[in-house]
Amino acid sequence: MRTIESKSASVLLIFPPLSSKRSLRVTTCMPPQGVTGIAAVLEREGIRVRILDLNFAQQKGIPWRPLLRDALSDMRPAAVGITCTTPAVLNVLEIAADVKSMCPSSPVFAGGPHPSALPESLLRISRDIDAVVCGEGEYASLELIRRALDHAPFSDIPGVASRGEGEAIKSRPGEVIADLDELPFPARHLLPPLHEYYYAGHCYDRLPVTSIVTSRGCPQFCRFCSQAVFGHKYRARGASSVVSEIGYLKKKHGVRCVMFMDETFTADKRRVYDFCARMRKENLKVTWLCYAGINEVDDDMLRDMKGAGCFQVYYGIESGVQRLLDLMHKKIDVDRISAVVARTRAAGLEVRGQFMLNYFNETREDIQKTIAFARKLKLDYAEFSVFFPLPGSEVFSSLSAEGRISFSRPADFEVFQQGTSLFLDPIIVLGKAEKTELRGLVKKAYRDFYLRAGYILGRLLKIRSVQDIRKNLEGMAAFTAGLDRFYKEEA
Ligand code: B12
Ligand code: SF4
Repeated sequence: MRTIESKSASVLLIFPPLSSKRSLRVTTCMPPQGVTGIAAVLEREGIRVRILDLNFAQQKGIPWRPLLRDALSDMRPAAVGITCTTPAVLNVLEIAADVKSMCPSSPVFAGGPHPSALPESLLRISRDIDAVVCGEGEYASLELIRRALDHAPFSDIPGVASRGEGEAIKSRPGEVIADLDELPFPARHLLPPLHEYYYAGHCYDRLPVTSIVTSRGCPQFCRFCSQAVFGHKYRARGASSVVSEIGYLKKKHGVRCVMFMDETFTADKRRVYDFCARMRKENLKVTWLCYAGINEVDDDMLRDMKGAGCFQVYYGIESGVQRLLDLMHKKIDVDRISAVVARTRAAGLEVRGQFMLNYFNETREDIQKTIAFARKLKLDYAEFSVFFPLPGSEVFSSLSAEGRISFSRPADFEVFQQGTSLFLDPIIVLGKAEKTELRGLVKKAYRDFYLRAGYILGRLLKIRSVQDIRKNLEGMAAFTAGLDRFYKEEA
């Protein structure tokens, strides 16, 4: 691979605020993995890179626009890249406009789940964005920057959509990165100190904690899920690379707990066993949690994970109603969910479950059933949210083909400006409950799950350290702040 000639080229990569408001601490603010991964590849090629994590700034209460403007006038970057999820689109548009007004000759490109799903649409919405990457960003960004430095067109870069004579042009799809071990570790040195990010209390068992990604692509085809970036071909880093990144995080940042953000950590059984064996051998004494598939785990695997430092497993359960699980193409059944959750607990692991309300034709009774199911499972933590169709998902494609939903004008994105992901208003009502009822039903779900004497007593009995007390108090404060917010908004 040829290296960049201009060693002094400087690129600014931006992770935007995820909404217009600070989130409650009920959600987490973690280091962005997309821009840090891209930065690491650019640095390897001799390109100078700076990252602005404006989401972090926003969560710290620091106004982000002055930060952005200072960075732009300071750097005059050769190119600017921005991560773009659907909830962040309005902020991305503002950022791109600021870049173009202050540095009109710097090309602006965006990547991430939203442009990967709707590339032409984003280019139509904003004249300030010159090109978007559909899919993985590491090599496409490198090529975009090479072209930017040479003032060459972007139009034929695989996986890139750009603006031609007025119209958006999409090139052929880029290839997925087959061997993830060829990528360097994320350039975390370009971020604020890791310990300044925060994670909700149920996401760690001790501090400092950080997040890490070890695989891409999900082999499942749930109809509501957006797989526009990584697709369905599961690719995973080797166990030795993962363990050495954990070792590095421990040595360099004192990390004692890691959260695997892979969509599923357990898709490749052999890799899980290999990883656990290496964690035991290295004896890093770092604990971890991961998302796992209900159909992927078994008793042996769960025991092995526990022995290798795992303390919590997170399952996407979604519903307690078989009819809805089938409609979602979840390919799991309620009996198996109950059995797997019980086995996970029996292996000594905490269990967290994720649920959604407002799926197609879901009735109020279905919602009650889901809440009751979550309680019956004796989960340690449950998360409930109102379902909304995400660009990149099958549900979104079919609803938009029917003309029932669209993300084609800036106003379409306003619903995401509410400050926290858990209590978003529904974008479209798919179930039988009224739009105005849904927020109340989410609130009820949280209340019914967490405000039970048995649950609270159970949590108190699990307290082993001062940190546990702190975590529980933080969780309670975040939870009541969340509910208070509801009450105020409803008043
Ligand atoms: C971690 C995570 C979060 C964290 C975000 C923290 C953070 N700082 O990153 C938290 C927990 C806060 C979060 C919240 C939410 N999330 Co989230 N989250 C994820 C998750 C699991 C991992 C992200 C990650 O790190 N991936 C690994 C990195 C390497 O991938 P990446 O970021 O996509 O980056 C690659 C490409 O996108 C591209 N790229 C990225 N940035 C850039 C920039 C440039 C310039 C270029 C060229 C390319 C590029 O290149 C990168 C490397 O190949 C993804 C699922 C997934 N597997 O990606 C969902 C995901 C991003 N989340 C999603 C959603 C929907 C949400 C929520 C709305 C969920 C909810 N119902 O509450 C909220 C949003 C909150 C809000 N108000 O905005 C969707 C987004 C779909 C969409 N159309 O936007 C995803 C894709 C899940 C899914 N499959 O549906 N999330
Ligand atoms: S919801 Fe989970 S299991 Fe289903 S496709 Fe998405 S990441 Fe995969």
